[in-house]
This record gives sequence, C-alpha cells and structure tokens, in this order.
Amino acid sequence: MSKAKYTVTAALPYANGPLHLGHVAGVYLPSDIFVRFLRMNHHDVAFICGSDEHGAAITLRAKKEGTTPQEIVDKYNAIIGKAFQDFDISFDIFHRTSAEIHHETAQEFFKVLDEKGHFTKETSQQYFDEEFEQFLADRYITGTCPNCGNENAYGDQCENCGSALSPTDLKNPKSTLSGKTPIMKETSHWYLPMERHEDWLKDWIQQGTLDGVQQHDPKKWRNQVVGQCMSWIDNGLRPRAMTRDLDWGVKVPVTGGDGKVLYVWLDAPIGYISATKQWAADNNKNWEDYWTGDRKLIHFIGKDNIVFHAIIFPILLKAHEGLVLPDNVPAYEFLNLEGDKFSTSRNWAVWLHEYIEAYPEKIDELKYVLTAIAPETKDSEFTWKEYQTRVNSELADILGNFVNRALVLTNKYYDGAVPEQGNLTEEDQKILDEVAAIPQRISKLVYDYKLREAQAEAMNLARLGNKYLADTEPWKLVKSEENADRVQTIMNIALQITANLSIVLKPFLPATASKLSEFLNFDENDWTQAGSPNLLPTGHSTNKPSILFQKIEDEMVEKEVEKLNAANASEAAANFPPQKEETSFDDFTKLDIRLGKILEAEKVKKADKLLKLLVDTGIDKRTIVSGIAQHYSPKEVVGKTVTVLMNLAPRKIRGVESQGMILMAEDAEGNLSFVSPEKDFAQGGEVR
Ligand code: B3M
Ligand code: ZN
Repeated sequence: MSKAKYTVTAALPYANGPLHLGHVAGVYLPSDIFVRFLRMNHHDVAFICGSDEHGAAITLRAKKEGTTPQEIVDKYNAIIGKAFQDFDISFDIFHRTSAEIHHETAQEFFKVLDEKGHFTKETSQQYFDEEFEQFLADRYITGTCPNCGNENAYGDQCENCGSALSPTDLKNPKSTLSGKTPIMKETSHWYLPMERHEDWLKDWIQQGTLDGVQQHDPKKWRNQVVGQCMSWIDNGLRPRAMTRDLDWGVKVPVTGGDGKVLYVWLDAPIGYISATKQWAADNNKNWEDYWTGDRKLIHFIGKDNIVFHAIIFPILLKAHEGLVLPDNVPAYEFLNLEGDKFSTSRNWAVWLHEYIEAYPEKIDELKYVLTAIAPETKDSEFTWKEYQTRVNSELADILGNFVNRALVLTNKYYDGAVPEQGNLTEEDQKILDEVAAIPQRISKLVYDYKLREAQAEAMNLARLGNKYLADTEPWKLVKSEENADRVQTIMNIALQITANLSIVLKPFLPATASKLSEFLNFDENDWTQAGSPNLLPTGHSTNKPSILFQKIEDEMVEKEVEKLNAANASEAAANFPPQKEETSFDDFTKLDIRLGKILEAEKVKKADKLLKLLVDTGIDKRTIVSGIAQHYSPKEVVGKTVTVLMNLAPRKIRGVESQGMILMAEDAEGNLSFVSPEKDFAQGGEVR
C-alpha cells in the first residue's frame, strides 16, 4: 500500500511581535515533530508556514511604534524566521503573505469564488471612528464579549473563550484608534453566506463524510475541535464579511473593490497555498500535487483559530472546488507561564529568540520540556522549576546517564568495539521484546497526534536501558573472568538500545539524536529499522561519549524568574505613574467615600468629555460632573452603582456645580472602569 501523502501547515504567526514559548508549544514544535516522523516513515510531505502580515494586529502595531506596516512585517518576519531556524523547526518553506505571489494567489482565489456566485454583496451599517475617519472591524474595535464577559474582546474573535464574533456583537464597543465610542456608518462588502454550507459541514465535521463518501476519521479529531465547530454550527452560521475598508492587505480584485481589502482570515489561510506555490516553484515541483487529489491536509493551530481552520477555510476550499479539505486540525489549548497567561502587552513571556540567545546549547532541553507539558487537551503551565526538574531528573539522570554508561563501559572494556551478543537470558529476551514494541507504540501515538505521550514512550526506552544496566551491574560482573561472555551480552544489548534511541528520539530531540549517532558511528533515518535487536554488528566501533545534558542550576531558574518579574514590573511601571508621597491614616479618614447610584445622565453642552450625572448617595441626590463621556454614553451609566468621594469641595465645571467625584480606574491602555462593589450593595454604603 503506497504511503499517505501529507501537506502539513502550522498557523502563520502574525508578524507583529516575537514568538513566545506558548506559540512554540502549541503549534510549531508539535507540527515539526509530526513532520520529522512522517519523513522518517517515507511519506511524501510538505511542511508549510510563513508570517501573517495583514490585518489590524499589524497596522495597530505600526501606529503604536510610529512606523509603517511594511517595516513592522519586515522586522518581525526576519526575527520570527530566524528564531524558527535557530530552534531547528524544519519547515520546507517559511513564507510571508505580503509577498506578491500571495497577493496574486489570494486575488485569484477571490475571483474564482466571486464568479461562482459564492459571495453576496451587502450594504450595512458598520462601526466608524469619526476622529480617524476609518471603519472599524476585527482588532480595530474592542468591547465586552457577549459570551464570557471578557472586556477586551476583538471585533472578530474573543481570545478568552475562542468565540468568533462580529463587531456588533460587542457590548460597550470602543475604537482602538481613538479610544472613543464609534458611530455606525453605511458601507458595502462581499459576504460569505456560511449558512448555505451548514448541511454538508455538519456531516463533514461529525461523520467525516462528503455526500456520504468518507473523507477523514472524525474519531481522530480532538474533542475540543469538534465541540467548538458544532456549537458554532448549532448557534446558526451567519453571513460573514470577507472584505474590509482598509488600505493594508490584499486589494479586492473586482469592480467596486476600491479602498477595500480581503478580510485577513480569508487572506491568511490562502497563505498556505501561496507558500506551497513558492516552495514548488523553488524546488521544481507542482504545487497542485500538494493541494489536490489523495492528500492529507493537516492544520496545526491554537484553539483560538479553530473555526477559521475547521469551518471558514473548508467552506472556501470546497467552494473553490478541486482542492483538498483538512484531514485533521490538531488544535492546542493554551500554555500559561508561572501561574499567569502569556501576555505580550504585560511582557509576561519567555521569548523564543531570547532563550536561544541565552542558551544556544539547550535547544533540545526546551523542546523536551515543552513537548512533555504540551497543552494537547487542556491548558498547561510552564514554570522554570519544572523545566529544571525535567531536564535534571529525566534528560540528564535517565537518558544522559544510560547513554554515558553504555558507551563509557564499551570504551573501557572493549576499546569502543561492540561486543558479541551471546546467549540470552529470559530477562534479556523480555528487554529485546520491549525494544521491538516501543517504536510501534510511538508510531500509533504520533499518527493519533498524541505527541506528548509519544515522547514519553521514547523516554521509556531510555528508562528500560537505565534499569537494565542497574539490574545487571556489568561493572561488578566484569571483575571475574568467568562472567566475560555475560558482560559482553549485556553491553551489546545496552548498545542496541542506544542505537534504537538514536532513531526514536530523532523526531522529538533531533540534536540529541545526532549526538548519539556521533557517539555510535551509526546514523539511521529509517523509522522501520527501529526495534531491531541488531542495529550494531559485533565489532562495530563506537566513540567516546560527551555529557549529553548539563544539569540546570538553581541560579538559572532564579535569574529567569527574576527577569520575568522585573520585565513585568517595568512594563507595568512604564504604563503607570509612580506611587505618590506617603499620607497618614488621619488624612485618609477625612475622606468621606460612599456608594452611589446614577439616576440620570446627560452630556454637558460644548464639552465632549463631560457627563452631568444625578447621583443618589443614600443621604441625598446630588449633581456630579464626570470626565467619562468619551468612554461611556449617558444611557450606559444610568442605574450603575458607583463609588463617590462625597466631601470634595463643590466646583463649577462648564457652568454646572459638581458636588463630589465619581472614582474611576484606568488601565495601561487608557481604558476606564467604574470602581464598584463586587456585591450588589445599595447606595449609601460607606467605603473605608
Ligand atoms: N495569524 C495566528 C493568530 O491568530 C494567525 C494564524 C493565521 S493561520 C492562517 O494568532
Ligand atoms: Zn469571550
């Protein structure tokens, strides 16, 4: 039976910042392990990635840094591309969506769908930022997620609960350009009427069939992928705008498209195809071999990309006709860091390029730990302490220790030559049976995308060898001549285990596997050779080993944790004023702070920042003027319970006498929030 052919994609990282360990653990490392394994098993495979260079994430970063989107994407495409290279992620191509071949491919794709009538042209009211004179979509608008209450949800998705949203779904929408509440304005766009595809999608997701013909095995899809897709479908698919009023992106290639670009989630997945085209052109191949016919398309992604890869892109691929649909979408949950979420804005991250710069000799140590804790089915946690524990007590004490013993003793007893494998005891045979079984267990786990368990299985081979030497103690037996044959057999088996490790570790720890090959003078890339009891013939010469893994000292852990806290603190300090001078408790008791309820609200004439509020304080109803009009509309605040500084001297503001102050909280981005009790207290309650 000919081997299945694969096209494996890894989510295109936005070129608006560096990669952190969360990105690596949840997409790029697992996809690399999977592809390395496929290559060792003689599958025809293309491994595709590149940077995602359009969308609001890029233009907002450019605005923040006072530069152009092109400069931003050039900078981060280079940083990310180099980090992947230095971390030995073996893409066949790392491309980019600002490349001309991508614009051409995406425009051609759009025209095919448009000519086939898969879009509808709709005119609608969209949010518009009057100050910036720009329509707001996707990440240009934030607000409260209707599903989970996350107040920083984006106009196209909530990264907290993974929901795909439309801007009008958001509560308290705010422009990320001006910070103001946007107005609604008419515009027209091309929509993908996804509801038309509901029937076939349901069968395809749940049964893996198209028109009754089996396409893929849905049992191999992760529950959270099927679950999220089915809840999206059950909530009713709706038309989704596939174009935007923006100037940075792939221009809409049909009449009426002036000033409009393709929606980034239409454009970016087509980046997989354009990258394949570029790679095929560079390597004298036909790109269509990788996107048509009998080919398994696998999308490695994070869970916040599920609906874009398992619903929207499949609809587009099917509508285009002639292209394969995904065979699997292994989506990863989130990796957290030292008890908190990774956060670029709070600088709570371990950046991949910084790790590589600091520890160029510890690439496999990080690969091992990230695979061992990979968030395959639930969120997981990276801590520097666990990194140290796993490197020291698993890599060094088990794998490193075993390999070192096997080779040092071979060099000591036999001058590096593989001794003869004599008569086998029952225990020996059990060991060799296990040596034969482990590679098969690894294979099944990898084909089922269970890479965390697969790596653990590979480590079990090292455990097996370590225990075998500890139990047989050849260093004791060798003391008497009568045991010479027995010691030869033990050492031969230990070396066969080491040779098998040099094969089964290759997908997970390629640098370590190479070192083993060097020690053994043996380099086998054919997975089917793994499991053999005779990889090294008698007399084969081996080399003296070096230490595979240096132990991680406490100082490194302390340094990294301090660096993390310092970066977070400096980020916070950079965003917040320093503490004011000390005050006394007596001074504090002079402040009369109580809960109030806003009864009425109106804008103050000729003052775009002020609201005039009527507040019930429990002891009276008073007028208070508050500078929140750019953050809240009058109707949004009526009925809210707020915290009031009561005994502030009355002040006339724009002709209105204000008796007190409403206390507000402000975050690093300048967003405001009322300071309200977490319990539903009535007005009048004292705050102290
Ligand atoms: N650029 C990654 C993200 O959402 C997004 C993936 C595109 S894959 C076509 O963080
Ligand atoms: Zn949400």
